[in-house]
Amino acid sequence: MTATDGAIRRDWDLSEIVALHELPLLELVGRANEVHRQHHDPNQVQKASLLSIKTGGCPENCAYCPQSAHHREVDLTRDRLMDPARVLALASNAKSAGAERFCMGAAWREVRDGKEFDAVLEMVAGVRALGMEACVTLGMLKPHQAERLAAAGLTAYNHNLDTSPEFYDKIISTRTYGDRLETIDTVREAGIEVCCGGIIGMGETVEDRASMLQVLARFEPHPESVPINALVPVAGTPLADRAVIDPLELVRMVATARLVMPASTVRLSAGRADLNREAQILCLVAGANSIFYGDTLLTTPNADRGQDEELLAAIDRPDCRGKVSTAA
Ligand code: SAM
Ligand code: DTB
Ligand code: SF4
Repeated sequence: MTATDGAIRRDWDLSEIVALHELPLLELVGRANEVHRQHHDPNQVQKASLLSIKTGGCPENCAYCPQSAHHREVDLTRDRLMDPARVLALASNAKSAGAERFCMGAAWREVRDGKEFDAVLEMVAGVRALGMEACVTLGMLKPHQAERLAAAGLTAYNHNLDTSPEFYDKIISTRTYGDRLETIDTVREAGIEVCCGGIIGMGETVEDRASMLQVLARFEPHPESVPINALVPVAGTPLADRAVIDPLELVRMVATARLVMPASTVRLSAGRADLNREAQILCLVAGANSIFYGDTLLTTPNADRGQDEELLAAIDRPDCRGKVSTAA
């Protein structure tokens, strides 16, 4: 049986990861929780806030994404890059509401030098000046751009692998897995933390999920942050008719990510709005230690802030027992 002693390893076999993923659920969650507790405070859940700073009209054709210009039937209002002052006002509100990290997403294929990138640098510096961690996801990046982001104080860059190398071309054809890996390398070279994860529920197999985790676990060092998203099927995208996954699939994926990358922050990301309170707590027991906090993700609804406050209070405070409304 595969060892799960909490050691940091980069040499996981695919079969080992699949075997972990397929353990009896209680065994899997128990092991993941044990490893989680070796590396993290089990009572800490980081709250990150998300903002779409430039929405829609993206030239890439990611099948899951409502922001792709290829999916013309999606009901989405495009928006040009937001003004830094407005972004910083929203970051400040998020901080007051308890968020420790502010993540800004732009529907770009890649970063281009010029006024818009300068504005993003101003946003990054401003978020850092508020005393928050700053993360951006802007698409592909060149080394000199990564260096400018690092100089502006960027904490982390989000660039997801999304799925396995084997399944990738069923989901995206306008860029390659290699392009993704190259950008992640560029981010790492500039000394910025890597936030890299993926999506489940797009029609991939358990082997695909394990294969993506294997690629992530081969990074040296492991990504500091690993977002695990469940597909949010959006009308007008090619994946609109995919059924929402069973919450226990998400629990298994979170637990397996925790076991193969013991020290990383595992973020319970998109799809949380479809989980009830207990399923979310099971994900936290299984090793998730961050949530996106706020009423919207980038363009789709998130679990709402009131319910999240109740959820976090219920975890923290015994006096909240019995006073919590159940989400979803
Ligand atoms: N354009 C940049 C990029 O692709 O890296 C940044 C923005 S993109 C929206 C960030 C991530 O959101 C994607 O990599 C994907 O993992 C996630 N995402 C987008 N649409 C989603 C959906 N419908 N359900 C779940 N995750 C989604
Ligand atoms: C990540 O992995 N998930 C977040 C964040 N990184 C940028 C984005 C989720 C987006 C879900 C679809 C939407 O709201 O547009
Ligand atoms: Fe564009 Fe990113 Fe959406 Fe793909 S996931 S279409 S790159 S915004």
